[in-house]
Amino acid sequence: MNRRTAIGAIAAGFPAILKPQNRRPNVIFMMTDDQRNDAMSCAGNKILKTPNMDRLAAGGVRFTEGFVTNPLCSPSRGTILTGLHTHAHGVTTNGGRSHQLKPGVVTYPQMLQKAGYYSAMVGKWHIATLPAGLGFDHWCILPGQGLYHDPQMIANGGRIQLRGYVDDIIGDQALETLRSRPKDKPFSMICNFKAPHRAWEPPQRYEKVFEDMVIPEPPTFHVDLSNRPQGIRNTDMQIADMPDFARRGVPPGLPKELRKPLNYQVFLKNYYRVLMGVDDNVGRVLDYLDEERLTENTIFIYTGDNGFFLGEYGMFDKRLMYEPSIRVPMLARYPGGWKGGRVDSRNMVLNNDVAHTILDYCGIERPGHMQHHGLSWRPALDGSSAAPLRESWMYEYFEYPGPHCAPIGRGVRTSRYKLIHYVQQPQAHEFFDLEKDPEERRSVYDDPSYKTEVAALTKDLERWRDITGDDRSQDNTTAPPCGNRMGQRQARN
Ligand SMILES: [Ca+2]
Repeated sequence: MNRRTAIGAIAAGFPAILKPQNRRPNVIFMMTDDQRNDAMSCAGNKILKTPNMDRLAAGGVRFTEGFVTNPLCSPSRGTILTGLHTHAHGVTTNGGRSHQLKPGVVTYPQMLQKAGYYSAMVGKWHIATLPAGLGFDHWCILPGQGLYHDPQMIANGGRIQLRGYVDDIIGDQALETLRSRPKDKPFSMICNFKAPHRAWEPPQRYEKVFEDMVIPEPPTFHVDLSNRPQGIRNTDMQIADMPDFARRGVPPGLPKELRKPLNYQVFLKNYYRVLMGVDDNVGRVLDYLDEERLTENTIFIYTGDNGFFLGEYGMFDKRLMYEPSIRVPMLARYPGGWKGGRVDSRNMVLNNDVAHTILDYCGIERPGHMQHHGLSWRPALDGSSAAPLRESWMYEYFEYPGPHCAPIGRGVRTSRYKLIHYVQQPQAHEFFDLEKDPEERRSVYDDPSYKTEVAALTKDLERWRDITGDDRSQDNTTAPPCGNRMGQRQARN
């Protein structure tokens, strides 16, 4: 058979046997709510055990320098879908008009679907724009934040009632989606868990774990915010003042110095318990991939939608540009595509990059509007470049006035330095040397010995705002009073 005949035979329908590296990869993107970067045993957590996240890390690359560019739930979710900064895709807050994607914004599942992928979404969605029309052949999401027990879900537009614990149900939905998918196409599935978001209600099987343990407090637990800008001093994020739903079992009426450490113990234990439930369900999906011999050819990215304060400066929640809030887990496994068992501490990687990386590995050209907003991790994953992926990246935050009263801000971070600009009046800046001050105890913005570095990052922040088309309309406006104090608030955020 000559070459021409062989090609004709394949075109006529003979099965083409391709090597794995020539097949388009499947893609699973999995995300947990509010899981910060060190809330995994593979990241050094001494209390929480996450054998399945560890298994994923062992088979792939664990980035220690994983960040989100806007540490708030819905904005981060919009960024995952689009590969854009939040001001560009439109979901800048957790509610209201700015809780929707801008009309016409393109998602990476849309691009995969158009390229012939079977595309699905299960779990927590938490954007006002529903998944219909955004690139999914099948979707099954929690309405809003969803309920912990016996939740309803919205499946392809219709409500369904389910029985059980929420993240186990999301695990069920993920497995059912994989089992029932068309087998003649590559697939893309997003699977987002809920439970680590307040009010931290664990599955029954883990309700008693850690019961007799005293969890150590972080070194800055009792450091106050008195040397911080007004916008930070005005935040409403103190563990001592946690709402009742978060401090179950702590007697009411205790003075602050007694209730703060008790609240911390209750909160941390429940936060870790719910993550154990997530880990179980990560394992169920990993098992399925192994059983179906899909592991080798499936890109699997795992992350959180934002970091979380676990007692640093006495705080909980996220939003701010301080390290506990912006750092997230970032695991990437693809045995058919890159070498596993590695820890990458050199490259800063972002939630913005997820869509870029997936599209790159699936052989889909990224449209021009995505430029400057993120990049593909390929040079880091395949080791093709010795240079770091990026020198700096931009933070942004918009939800003020709002829950927790965190100020509107922008910032830029390099591997060593961080500049934060609180853009409303009274404007303020902070600048940290993370090498000398990793806990961000003292801003050196006004320290003359940092004049050159402050000027360089100030210029770089303006550059980022320009090239990504950031809106400056809120700059220098006067911050209104923030009346949405914690005690009056519901568990929305
Ligand atoms: Ca979140």
